[in-house]
Amino acid sequence: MKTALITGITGQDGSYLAELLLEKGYQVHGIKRRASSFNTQRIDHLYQDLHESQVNFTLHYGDLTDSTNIIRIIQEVQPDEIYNLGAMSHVKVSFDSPEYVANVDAVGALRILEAVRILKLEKKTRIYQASTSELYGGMPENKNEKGFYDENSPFYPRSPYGVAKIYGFWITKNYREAYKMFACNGILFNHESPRRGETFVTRKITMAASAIALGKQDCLYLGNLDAKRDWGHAKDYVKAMWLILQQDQPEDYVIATGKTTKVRDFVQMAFNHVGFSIRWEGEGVNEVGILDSIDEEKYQSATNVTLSEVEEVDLPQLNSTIVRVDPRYFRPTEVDLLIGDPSKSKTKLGWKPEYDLAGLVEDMMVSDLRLFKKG
Ligand code: NDP
Ligand code: GDR
Repeated sequence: MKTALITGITGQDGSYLAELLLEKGYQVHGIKRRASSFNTQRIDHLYQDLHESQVNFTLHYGDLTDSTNIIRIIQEVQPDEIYNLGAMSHVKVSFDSPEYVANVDAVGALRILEAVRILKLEKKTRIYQASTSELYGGMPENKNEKGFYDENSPFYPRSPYGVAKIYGFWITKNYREAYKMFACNGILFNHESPRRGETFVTRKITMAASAIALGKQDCLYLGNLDAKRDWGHAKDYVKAMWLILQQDQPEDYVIATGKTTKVRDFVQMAFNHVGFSIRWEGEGVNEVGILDSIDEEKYQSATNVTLSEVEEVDLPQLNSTIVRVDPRYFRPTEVDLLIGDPSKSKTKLGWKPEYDLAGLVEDMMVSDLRLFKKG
């Protein structure tokens, strides 16, 4: 039985990866931070009764800013695989706490690599580093000849988060070359799910579209509607993380869908799920999304709100504004467009995503509608 250690296990990816590894028969250990309130909602279903003889899921208190505890946990667990997913992962927030982000996202990666070296586990322990498409910064001139970012495209990070993650990328590569460690970067493009943090744009949109459809919110406020992202499903992307560590040679891989979509179009797709059609008017900060029509059949089948109940739901009126731009959500420097080339991961890893964007939106909308119906 293999043993894996996951940092960031309480996050979106950590929770799906833990499920995947448990299914594969791994002993799974995770590092969680001490918080003043519970932060384990995404993994609570994985807990077993500690008194049962076979406990294959263990959590340790720890923090990527504390090397003493990283070394102690790795020594105790003796992992075959470490997945370093822990990070302050919000790009906009990284402008507000750049030094902290450097400590966690950059030096945190170093602490993991050094701990493995100090404990002389270089031959035993394989390391996955959660690198990101934010490294590319969306610079148009750096795309390959096919118009995508791939493993050879130059980096140009555009946020303290991206800059910290570029250190994580290079230190991982350096330890692989310097100490012959099996240390790999997955350069993952945006991936979302019903477990996505509520302030990332996709989840913010699916939650608001659900709440508005059920009469529990009036308007959705967003920043840059023109930003384009290559969005996949987190469930597919954690499979790629595992595959990267199962190869004969340690290498870096781009994980992406190869398609890109505007934030504005994601908004339209989410509202379409409940039968709402949006008309866009105005420009820049004055742009608004107006409720143009409602497909009643679609609305009912998505929300389970019957025609007789519609009266009770405080639905927005036709022609009312349900999306507005709030410049508070703009970033000092923006990544305008990301699109990844997954050719290498498809051929070498045999990785193939199951979800397309429509499937992702549907999964998130079904889950958020259920959440708001439960209240
Ligand atoms: P989340 O924000 O959902 O999860 C981040 C995790 O890191 C949480 O478990 C969080 O703990 C933990 N964490 C934060 N700070 C620390 C710290 N100081 N010490 C230890 N743990 C810490 O991110 P995702 O699951 O979406 O992403 C996983 C990783 O992949 C991150 O490194 C992210 O930067 C990277 N990535 C994500 C992409 C995406 O589209 N999702 C794309 C490319 C890369 P807590 O719950 O206590 O806050
Ligand atoms: P991103 O994801 O910055 O790509 O980083 P996010 O969902 O935050 O933003 C995507 C794009 O949407 C625009 N946007 C908004 N973003 C947020 N959060 N809130 C808004 O109201 C809003 N309106 C428009 C943003 O400007 C941006 O262009 C994510 C994180 O998971 C990183 O950790 C990861 O490394 C990258 O994806 C790949």
